[in-house]
Amino acid sequence: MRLNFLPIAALVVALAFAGPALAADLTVTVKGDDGTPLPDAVVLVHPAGGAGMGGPIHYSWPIVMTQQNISFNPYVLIVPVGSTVAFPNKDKVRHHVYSFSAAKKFELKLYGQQEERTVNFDKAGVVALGCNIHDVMIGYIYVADTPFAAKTNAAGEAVIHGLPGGAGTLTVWHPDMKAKAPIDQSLAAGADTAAVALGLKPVSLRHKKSTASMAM
Ligand SMILES: [Cu+2]
Repeated sequence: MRLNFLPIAALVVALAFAGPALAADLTVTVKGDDGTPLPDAVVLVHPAGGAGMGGPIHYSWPIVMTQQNISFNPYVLIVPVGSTVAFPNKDKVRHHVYSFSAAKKFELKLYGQQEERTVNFDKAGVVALGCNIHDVMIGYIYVADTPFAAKTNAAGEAVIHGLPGGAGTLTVWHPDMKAKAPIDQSLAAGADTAAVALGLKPVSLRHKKSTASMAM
């Protein structure tokens, strides 16, 4: 094991900076009801009583929704409520991005390469994105009202860091799930893992991501 080769002093320093003793990490595994791991699922925790919820929300990833190779990148973006999101166009063609979702109706009329646009998302919820020019372009912005958020990787896993450690509510959403609203389930105090199985739409109704967006 690699760890054996670390000098003791380095280990002591690493432990000293490991963060508040009570904060815990939660690993959430999201699968379809057929057992397939689901990447791009949004996973959120609202601690009971609003513990750890004060102050502005900052995520570790860029709050940017790029148009590139005739697709939205990333396919699913989680942003804090109140965010102003940039929509840079990195294609040579023009795009015309819009949403009809209740959480944010907007339209960015035809704009070309290097013409960046921004939109403010002031209400929590799911915002489905489309492009008037390119029907294949589908993306999602999940506007979240908690600092405890993560998106699942290719293995269907997401890790939420620094939870206060008490009980809470786990919320999961995925573009392919049959239910229209996100799924809530209760989280026991001190839980460090959770598993969620989502009922999925029939394969014919799921969005087939282009090769370009899969590469991200
Ligand atoms: Cu377009």
